[in-house]
Amino acid sequence: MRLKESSSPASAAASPAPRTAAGKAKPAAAQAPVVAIVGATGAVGVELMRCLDVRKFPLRGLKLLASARSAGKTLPFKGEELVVEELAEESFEGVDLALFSAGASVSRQYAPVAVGEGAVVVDNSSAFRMDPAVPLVIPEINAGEIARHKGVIANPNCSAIVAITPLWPVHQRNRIRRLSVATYQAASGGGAAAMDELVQSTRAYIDGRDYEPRVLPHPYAFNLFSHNTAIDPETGYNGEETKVMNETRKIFGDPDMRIGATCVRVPVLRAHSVAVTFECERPIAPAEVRELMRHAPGVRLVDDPERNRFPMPREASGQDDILVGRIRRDLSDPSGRSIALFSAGDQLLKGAALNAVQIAERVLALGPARA
Ligand code: NAP
Ligand code: 2RA
Repeated sequence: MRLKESSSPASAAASPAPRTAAGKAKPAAAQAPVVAIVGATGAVGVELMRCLDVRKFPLRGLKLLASARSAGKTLPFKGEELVVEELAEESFEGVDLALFSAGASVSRQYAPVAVGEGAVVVDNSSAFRMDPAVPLVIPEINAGEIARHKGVIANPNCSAIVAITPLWPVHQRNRIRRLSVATYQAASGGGAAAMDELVQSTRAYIDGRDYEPRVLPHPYAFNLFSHNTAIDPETGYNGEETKVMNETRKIFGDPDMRIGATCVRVPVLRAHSVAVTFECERPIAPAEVRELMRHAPGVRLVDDPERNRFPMPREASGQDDILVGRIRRDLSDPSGRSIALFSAGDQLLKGAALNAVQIAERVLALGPARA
């Protein structure tokens, strides 16, 4: 089974759909796909496996791929130990769906190979996100984009997903014309090694031992710092901030939206938080936003001023939903058009693995293009 014919960038020619003995293409539901996870040993890769399992994603086979460092290791899946293979050009033979989470350079090199073998690629890296030919998808917002894929579908930046998934119902009702985002990003956003660095450096700090940072650029224990991506000298914004701003406009399909972002790494193990302020075209009340959040897909309202209980990364960890609260008027805007709120979301799940599997489920529902 091949899920969709492909022809381009992230895009070589697709293999023909397998034929039955009678020479007819197999019907969409006849065969579950063979899925490959590229970066299976990483923080996102492990969650991809869990999401496939928990969501009962139909599988004919699961191939785990990583670097040479991990070749031969095993990872548990549905009670079995699956062997990790080294990623190579031949890895995608017979693969229908490839979930990439091994960094942008790996995606740039191997996603076209996978597409050339006839697989559909859902890519967690930033490699293809801003390519106009590649859909950039948060299913709660723009699932319809998936159908126009040419072999690759991009998963957005995790901070962007946590920040904007809850805003979509607001934007639909009363266009958000200006958005300001400040992130509080967890160690898990830097991968498994950054999580380990947070734990080890905190332990060293408490024990009074020196700790030389290996993964992140600054001491992490009891500290926070500007996001570890490079600053664009022209704009003064770092790579993460630039992704949040550009990707939001693409996902919302609103190139004129005015957006500013400040992205910060905080000593939280898992789940990103975001302080958001937005200005709508018309006045909007906190109660109206609260009501929209109550019904927003992928969102859970946690907004209890009496108990001072609002979204927290520890409560968001392991949760599919993005938690939203602290919904209040932005008093710096007397026009009544602006709202401030605070969100926390597990960026390994909704910010990466879960979003990718949700996309894959929709790819599957589209069926083989040539059936
Ligand atoms: P990670 O924990 O560092 O894992 C990286 C994975 O990529 C590992 O499985 C690693 O294999 C594999 N890998 C590295 N170089 C490779 C190579 N040359 N060939 C094959 N495999 C290779 O990183 P992560 O946090 O899971 O992130 C992975 C990707 O997802 C990145 O593109 C990241 O930007 C994106 N992403 C991450 C998050 C997040 O919250 N962490 C959110 C959204 C998107 P070995 O174990 O063998 O080294
Ligand atoms: C971070 N956006 O938190 C990334 C995750 N890939 O740094």
